[in-house]
Amino acid sequence: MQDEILKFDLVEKEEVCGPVIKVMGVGGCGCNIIHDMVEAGIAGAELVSVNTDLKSLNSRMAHEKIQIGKKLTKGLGSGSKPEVGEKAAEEDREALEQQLEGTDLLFIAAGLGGGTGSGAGPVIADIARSMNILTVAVVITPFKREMEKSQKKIIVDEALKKLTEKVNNVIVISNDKVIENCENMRCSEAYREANKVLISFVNGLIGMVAKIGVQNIDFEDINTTLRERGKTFIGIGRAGGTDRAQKALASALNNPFIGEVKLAGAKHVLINFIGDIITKELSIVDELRKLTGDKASIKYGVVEDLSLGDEIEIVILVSGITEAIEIEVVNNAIDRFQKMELLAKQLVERDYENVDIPTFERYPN
Ligand SMILES: Nc1nc2c(ncn2[C@@H]2O[C@H](COP(=O)(O)OP(=O)(O)OP(=O)(O)O)[C@@H](O)[C@H]2O)c(=O)[nH]1
Ligand SMILES: [Mg+2]
Repeated sequence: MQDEILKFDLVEKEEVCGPVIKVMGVGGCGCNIIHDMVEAGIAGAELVSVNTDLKSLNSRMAHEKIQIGKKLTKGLGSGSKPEVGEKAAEEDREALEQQLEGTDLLFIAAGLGGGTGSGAGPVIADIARSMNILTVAVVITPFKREMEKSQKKIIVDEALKKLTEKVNNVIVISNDKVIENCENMRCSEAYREANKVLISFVNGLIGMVAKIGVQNIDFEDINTTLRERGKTFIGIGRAGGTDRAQKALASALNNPFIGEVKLAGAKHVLINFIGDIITKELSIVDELRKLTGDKASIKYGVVEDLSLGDEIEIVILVSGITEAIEIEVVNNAIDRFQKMELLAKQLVERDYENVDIPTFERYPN
């Protein structure tokens, strides 16, 4: 098996110290995501592609590649049959186990609705669980149009159910909103837009664990947060200029791809501040506490990154949320702005009644 893995044209990965993070892309969509991550120069994680389809494996970049189900599928894919994807992963269970050896945090990335991602994904989740690896599944659901009058909906539902049983967290991103909002985009471009959303979430989490900061969020914090029961939310916001910390927080909480998030009662909150951070900007942690209530444990990290210039980036991970969150890709700038305003208003009304000059009231109209 090792020889076969080495035959592929592999991209050099960066040496990292600290927790071992892997992103395993499974099936065609998973391999595309890994390829896009390599191309984007994502650092701090090992990027591994897994597929039954040899052509897809060969044509995409990755740090490591594993062809599964060679005997069963002859390298031709699983023909949209999850049972074939499942057997293919079982055929190479040992190679997958070896690849996951020593991993602390695993992301399983896949598009659901085909055979490999939907069938092999849950097997990989099962292996990770048996090895007690902290695992997050980040999955893309197909366009509704694709699911109509086809088996895809059943495949997607079953795969989601299996994954949810086995991993610590599942983040679902829907392809559908892309086509709603970018009707004139080429299909491959629309796919990439959804991939970008997924990658930004994964990258935000990798950054929390892997970037050495002035003040660190450590792996145990992530471990506790991601192992918490209930829903998890990841948000990323960037802003510059006046009140940039508040603006970045508002955009992280009100990500156009996610919609409104209610944090009241959440159990754990981790926030990473990235940029040339000024001490007083950290006070937005107190603002956040007003949203979550007193019971949440809130921890923050600071990573000095002067390359962001005037901008600041905030990555926020919240867990123990009881309310359902659906992540959808909305690629519409007007909508984005309106939602941002909506959240700002909501914050003012709910949480700033007794504060003299509410920060969000200083937002330009
Ligand atoms: N966003 C996005 N979605 C994709 C991409 N590729 C495929 N998809 C979606 O993911 C679903 C599953 O497709 P694949 O990942 O190609 O399927 P597979 O897991 O390789 O399954 P088989 O080819 O049947 O073995 C499709 O129905 C698409 O909706 C991609 O690069 N980006
Ligand atoms: Mg495929």
